[in-house]
Amino acid sequence: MEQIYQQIQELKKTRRAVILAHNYQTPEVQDIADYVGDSLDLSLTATKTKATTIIFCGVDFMAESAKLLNPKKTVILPDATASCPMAAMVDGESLSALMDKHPDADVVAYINTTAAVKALADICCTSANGVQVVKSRAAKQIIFVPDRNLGAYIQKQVPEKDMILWPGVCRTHHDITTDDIKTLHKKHPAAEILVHPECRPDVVELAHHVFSTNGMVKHAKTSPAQEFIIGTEQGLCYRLQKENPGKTFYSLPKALCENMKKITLEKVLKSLQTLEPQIELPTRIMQKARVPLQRMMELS
Ligand code: CIZ
Ligand code: SF4
Repeated sequence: MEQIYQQIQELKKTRRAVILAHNYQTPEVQDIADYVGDSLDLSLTATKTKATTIIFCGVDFMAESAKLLNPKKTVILPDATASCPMAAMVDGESLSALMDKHPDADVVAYINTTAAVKALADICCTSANGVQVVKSRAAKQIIFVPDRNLGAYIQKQVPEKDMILWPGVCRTHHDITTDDIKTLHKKHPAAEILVHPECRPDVVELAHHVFSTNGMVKHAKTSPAQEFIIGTEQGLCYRLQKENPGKTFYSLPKALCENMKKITLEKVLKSLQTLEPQIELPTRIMQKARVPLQRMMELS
């Protein structure tokens, strides 16, 4: 492990590469990264870096977003099969059909979408800024894709909008039940319950706070609570524990995203050696899909 770590550090310099890792990555990958964050944070970092190559440790839509914002840079996803099943729940054709039915609606695409879907959207959002993004639109009607749980959460915060929700979910979050949370809370009654808005509405209802992963990171630092139940993909608990050594974080073992765990140190090293597999997107899609992402960034 020490040797591969050294090799990555050295090659990173010769390649003028930066390693970005999502909060759900494995501990080893988080430890080798230059930046660890959520998709909004990492997209912002990707636009600011002077590196010529971005090694994106996450899933496809995140690396694609980095490419859309940095078309001249080499963007590498160390495992080309690391894909978000929720992003695959909506395609351009079916979204277009829904848009035809609601010609006055604005389309807000969660960043967890393919570039082809982003190309049809008015603006993108992440779980960190969804409420702000929906509020910012002039249209009353909003088509929101693909996460219906996040959409329902936003609708509750922004009752003045009329949101049409796509029926997609993230299984990693949707499969967390109120029983899972209650069982853990019985064992640790002093723990604060933090959940992600991709969780189902009854789980969101039960929580003390609802946050994106970076929101949880910020909150854990300042909260007087010493223990926390973390209702999101378990990888985040490694970062939380590392940054708050005196506090305790309880994860849900079933909240695991297999795609996020496909990136390994070996694959990171290999991608630095070969500069493969690169993200490549058709120019026409790139030009269109960049616009809603940039609109979101301007709001941030
Ligand atoms: O926006 C992201 O990075 C995701 C997928 C989760 C979160 O809330 O940070
Ligand atoms: Fe997609 Fe859910 Fe995995 Fe995130 S945790 S990449 S939304 S399947």
